[in-house]
Amino acid sequence: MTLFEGTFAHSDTFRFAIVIGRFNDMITNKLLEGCQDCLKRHGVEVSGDSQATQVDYAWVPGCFELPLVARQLALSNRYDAIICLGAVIRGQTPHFDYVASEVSKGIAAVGFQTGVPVIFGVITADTMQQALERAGIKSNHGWGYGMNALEMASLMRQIKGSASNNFANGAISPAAHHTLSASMHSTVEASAESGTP
Ligand code: INI
Repeated sequence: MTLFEGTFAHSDTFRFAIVIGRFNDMITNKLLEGCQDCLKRHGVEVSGDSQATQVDYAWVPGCFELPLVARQLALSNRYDAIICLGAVIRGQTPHFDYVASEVSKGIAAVGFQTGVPVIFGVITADTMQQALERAGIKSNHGWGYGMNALEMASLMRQIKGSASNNFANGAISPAAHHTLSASMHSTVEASAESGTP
């Protein structure tokens, strides 16, 4: 039996990208601070000179643009995980439901399509007060999103490491693995299209 479980050690080898929405930046800046604090206190170099830093940043106008930019970053193959930070507040917009629905679907799709973990760090709140509470007044959800990224980066490395060990042992060839991944991918897409789970 193999148990795959992410840890929070050895974070100094990971690379992350954080994509942040400018809309409601009073909230998203606080989420970013919480997230950076978490990564930093787990040994990740979050800023500094370009050689040492392990985190890149991209600012987008609002949540709606998060998936597109996350996808582009994921396709670069440079990152162990992408963290998307945003805030959608119901009381402020008649199109809350559109923005919230598109960003959640979009972010999930990027993870599926690219195989890179994408953390859904989007606060959906009914009021600004609620959003503020989640961005630092009571607790800062940005910290949790940092933890999620560390865990997923570690977990995916373990799974990928185990897959390459299987190649080395002859248990499964890279070609067979490729075919298997492709068929799993098309199953996921077919289910999504037909609406069946
Ligand atoms: N973007 C957000 O990130 N949060 C919101 O609450 C929001 N509201 O209220 O509309 C919002 N809108 C902008 C949207 O994300 C796009 O940036 C914009 O529509 C341009 O495509």
